[in-house]
Amino acid sequence: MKTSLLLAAAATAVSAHYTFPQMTVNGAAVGSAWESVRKTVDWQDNGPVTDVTSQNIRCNELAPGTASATTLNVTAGATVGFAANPDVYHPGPAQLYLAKVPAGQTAATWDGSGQVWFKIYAEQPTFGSQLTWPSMNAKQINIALPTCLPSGEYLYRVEHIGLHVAQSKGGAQFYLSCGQINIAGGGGDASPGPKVALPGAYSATDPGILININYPVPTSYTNPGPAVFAC
Ligand SMILES: *[C@@H]1O[C@H](CO)[C@@H](O)[C@H](O)[C@H]1NC(C)=O
Ligand SMILES: [Cu+2]
Repeated sequence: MKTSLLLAAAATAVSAHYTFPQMTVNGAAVGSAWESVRKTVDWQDNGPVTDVTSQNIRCNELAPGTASATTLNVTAGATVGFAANPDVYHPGPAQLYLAKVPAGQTAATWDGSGQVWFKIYAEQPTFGSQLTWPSMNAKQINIALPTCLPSGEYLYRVEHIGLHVAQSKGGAQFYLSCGQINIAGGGGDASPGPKVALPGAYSATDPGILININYPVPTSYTNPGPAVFAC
């Protein structure tokens, strides 16, 4: 009796968390879990990253440098993103970042270090008696890739920030992973930015990270990280 209660409690805790193990193109999941997405530390327990200054805030990789994921071919303008497993559960913003793989490196092996990450999507809530986020209960986080991006290989990072207990420092929960993509048919001439490093872009006291979303209910929300790049 006692054991089954404990198991039920543990199952509930796990189901409240989620990962982004699979890429999507135009609304359909592609391949299998962790095929084009680097396997994360939390691939089994779905647990969040809570230290925004740790190396894990970049891609939360289980085995950095092992090049076990394959790179997915996509076209500029296609809607590309990530499938959640299970669905997004907590209130908070989804954000998407890209980093172009430098010459001489590949998406399969590059570590994503340096001031290289730019943001292409950041969710705002609607405001009312509570904050309502577009990603609540979402099965996918995706966006049409900006058509002006230079063609080539990129790391593509999804992040969903659970803000349900973010009123204390270290309480915000970052669910994230990095996919590997090769964009064809890009505009070629854009220099997307502003660019940030991860870790580096976030501080535990950023107003979008250390925030009480329950009381008093905020009337504005400042997404952490850089401004969103648009063509
Ligand atoms: C992806 O596209 C490149 C050419 O840009 C091609 O060489 C490669 O075989 C493609 N990969 C897959 C898995 O289709
Ligand atoms: Cu959770």
